[in-house]
Amino acid sequence: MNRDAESIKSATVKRVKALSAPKPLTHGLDPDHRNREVIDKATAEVKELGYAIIPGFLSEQRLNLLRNDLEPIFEQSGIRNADQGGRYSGLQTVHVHNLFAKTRAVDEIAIDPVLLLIIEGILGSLFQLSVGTAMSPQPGVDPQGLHRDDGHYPLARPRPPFIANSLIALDDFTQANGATRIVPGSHKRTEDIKPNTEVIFAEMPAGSLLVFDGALWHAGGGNRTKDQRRRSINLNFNLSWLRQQENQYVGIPRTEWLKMPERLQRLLGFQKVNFLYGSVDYTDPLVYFKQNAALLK
Ligand SMILES: O=C(O)CCC(=O)C(=O)O
Repeated sequence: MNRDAESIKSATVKRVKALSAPKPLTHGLDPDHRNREVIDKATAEVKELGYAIIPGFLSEQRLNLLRNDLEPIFEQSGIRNADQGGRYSGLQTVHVHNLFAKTRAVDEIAIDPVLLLIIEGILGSLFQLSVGTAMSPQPGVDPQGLHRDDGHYPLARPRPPFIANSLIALDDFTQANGATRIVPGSHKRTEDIKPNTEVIFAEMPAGSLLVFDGALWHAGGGNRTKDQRRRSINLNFNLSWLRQQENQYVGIPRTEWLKMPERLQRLLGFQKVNFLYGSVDYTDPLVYFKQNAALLK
């Protein structure tokens, strides 16, 4: 081997060694005793029932700020006529996708320690955000059909959780305004459920967090009120070695990526997992991205 080849090889060996085991996304989060109890209880409920409701997840102040900051986002949501039958028919809400390209108001919520530690309790330490959405079923929208969120991964059941989903309520969720309909315990079922299966309504005060296993049968309810929106932020997480639902590397402009806290950048996909998955040229993707962003300035 000539000197050039040797130095290329030793640089490569150095980079491979630098791919040490990643720290979990939750590294350094240290909830107090009360929050630890909340996290453990919610995780146990999701495992047993498929879902958990955590009231008071948002303080009054945070709730009001979010409502205010997200108003321009909710103005982008709409209603479509989905009369092709099947799972979604009648009037349905158009969700606002690619949320982290459109606002920085949700950044701190998405990396809230209680939320992340519950998600870790469900999925284990290797997870990422699959898709971030703002939802606002308007008065008059019809109920969704019951479905599971993890149905797009075509692997046999039973299987470990692939997805953990969450809805953060910005309005009270009531049966009348379209609270999420849930079939408790259905995340453990291997077969499809019948459309008329009995449901419960995830009624909860504004500021609550609903978290559920992606295998749970559920659906948005119909909004039968005349004048009440049912706004929520929907943060859907999956295992970090699976494909994300939304392609955030393409969807989020470089300038927006660079404004985010590092934990959020990693949560949204700049992660290297299982040695080389997600890496670029043997380099941690976030290190690579920042080096290249600096070169482009
Ligand atoms: O809005 C909800 O309560 C649930 C929404 C949902 O399940 C969906 O849009 O797939």
